[in-house]
Amino acid sequence: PFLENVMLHKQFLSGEYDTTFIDKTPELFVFPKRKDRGTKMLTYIGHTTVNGFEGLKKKEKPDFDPLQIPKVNHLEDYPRGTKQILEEKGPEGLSDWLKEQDRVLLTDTTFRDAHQSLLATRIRTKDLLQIAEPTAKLLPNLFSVEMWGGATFDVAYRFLKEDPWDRLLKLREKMPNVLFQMLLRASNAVGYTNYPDNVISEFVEKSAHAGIDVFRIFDSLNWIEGMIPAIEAVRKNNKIIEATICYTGDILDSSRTKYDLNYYKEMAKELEKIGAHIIGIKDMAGLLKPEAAYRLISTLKETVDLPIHLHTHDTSGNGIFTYARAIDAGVDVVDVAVSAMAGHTSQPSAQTLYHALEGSERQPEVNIDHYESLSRYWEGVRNYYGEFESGMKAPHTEVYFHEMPGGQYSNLQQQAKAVGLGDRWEEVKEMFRRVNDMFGDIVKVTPSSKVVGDMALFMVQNNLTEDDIYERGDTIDFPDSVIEFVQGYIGQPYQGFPQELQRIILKGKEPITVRPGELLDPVDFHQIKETLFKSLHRQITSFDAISYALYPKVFMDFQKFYEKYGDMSVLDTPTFFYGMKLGEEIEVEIEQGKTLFVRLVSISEPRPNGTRTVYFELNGQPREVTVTDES
Ligand code: 3PY
Ligand code: ZN
Repeated sequence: PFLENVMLHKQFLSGEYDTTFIDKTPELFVFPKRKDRGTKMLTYIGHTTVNGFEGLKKKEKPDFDPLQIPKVNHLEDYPRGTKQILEEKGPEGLSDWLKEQDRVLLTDTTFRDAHQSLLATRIRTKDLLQIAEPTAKLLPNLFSVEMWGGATFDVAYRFLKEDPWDRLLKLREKMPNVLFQMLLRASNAVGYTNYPDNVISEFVEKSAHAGIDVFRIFDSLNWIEGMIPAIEAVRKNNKIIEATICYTGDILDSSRTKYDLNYYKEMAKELEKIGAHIIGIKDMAGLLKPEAAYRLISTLKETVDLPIHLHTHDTSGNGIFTYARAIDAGVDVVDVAVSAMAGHTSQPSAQTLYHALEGSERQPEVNIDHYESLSRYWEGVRNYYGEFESGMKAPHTEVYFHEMPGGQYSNLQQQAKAVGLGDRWEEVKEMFRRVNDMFGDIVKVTPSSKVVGDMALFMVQNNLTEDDIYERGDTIDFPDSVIEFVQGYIGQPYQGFPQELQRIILKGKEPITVRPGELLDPVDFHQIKETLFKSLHRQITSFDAISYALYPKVFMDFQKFYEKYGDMSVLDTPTFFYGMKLGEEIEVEIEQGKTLFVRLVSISEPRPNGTRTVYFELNGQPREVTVTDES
């Protein structure tokens, strides 16, 4: 279906995509005989029913309440939104329009950061797609919907077995009126390492074609030079450059002088000079205290003539207070999530902010009842993903000490458990802060935050103190990510690397000081398409090629899954994670207007070779599949 979607997509048909490869290679249109989709699907359901979902504890499918999808009129046109303003006025015009607004505008992150931060990025396309049209029709006054980028790209392939481009194209169709926003890790794109410059420009171009309007571009060390290729690519595609400053430390703490108000002011000026349309402030850990927000935003408003867009995480519980002060200071847009998906490591709640601003002239113009009805949907969906909850139950003010980004906390905790440090988690957090200080107090966000996390785990695991590192570091083999970091492969930190530590870790290796992307050979996309065609025997799209360039193994593993089971993004989420219960019947719409009815009849005992037969009815006809019981 992804392939068909792309081929039927209006931009594809109009030739806006790069189709020269297809034109020159007509053999690509010879497709192998289509396998039976029904059998593949039953094999997946049988396998998941018998063995559970990879990485999840196997259990019987729980009973979930039916989802409450707000009703909207499909025949009615979509109300006009910011997407139309961009189309009419272009990115500069949109930036000017934004400055003219009196009320604060909202970016809704429910489709991206909220579930990245609460549920390990596990929300599936199906659950986004069925609420997409209601969201676009009920909240047409949003500034944007953040729905792509960050971790969503690789998690879609790796864990959810679905194509992130497919998600973007399908959502775009259902939400034609509101700007689509993505998080782009500058030269790290949507990965954890620097890519060659041509990968960045190709990725931005394809993302723009597929539907992204606002690119929030940040560098994990606030190194502007690392942001240039991404910024240039967005400009070339006539989309919105939200050039972003990561907020770290505490401007209210006079003992921490490295990242003071002046640091942020200078960076904003620089970003304005290189052509930003919006200045983003990315408070990825939720460290921006209310009074700091007031001072920061007031100063930036005086410094640059651009709209300011603020992003925070509610980890400490202070999110709404921080936004209220930022709004007093004139911030133009803030990031919120629908209440059922807000709070804690996620963004502050949209509805809470709305009520908090009652009586204020800057209260956002959204329909609160609509927000509530969308929230009821998300309450239901969130239950599907209970296994991925981090377990954080209360505001976590300790974040002001360890400074871990919202999305990293539960991840690092899992990593610690995996290496047997579950009961030393307190030490790991403590060490995270110590490593930050050893590194010279750096900006910590993907991927620099991962380096700090890797080093902290490494030190706790090997019972190493800071003194040990300096005294006998010459004999220690450091984690690869740490070596690459001090070598300069994810960029240059503000005020440079601590030289003594860099020397100890590098052991004679030469560090680089230029942009890593400059040194890397460009990727040959033509070559990738040929290679992929040879192994996959199907038409290779530009989307496939860029995904392969970013994540070769993850992409190929997904192809193997797809060949074996087909497009499982069509299954409802409980079935996708838990399979079926005996006697249960489900409906699966495998394409528009084509629905399969599946009933699980029985499962045989395992044979000596470990296989079981799973008996189904497919559209009333008996069908069986054989699966291996892996228990
Ligand atoms: C990401 O890079 O995915 C982030 O959300 C960083 O905060
Ligand atoms: Zn975030």
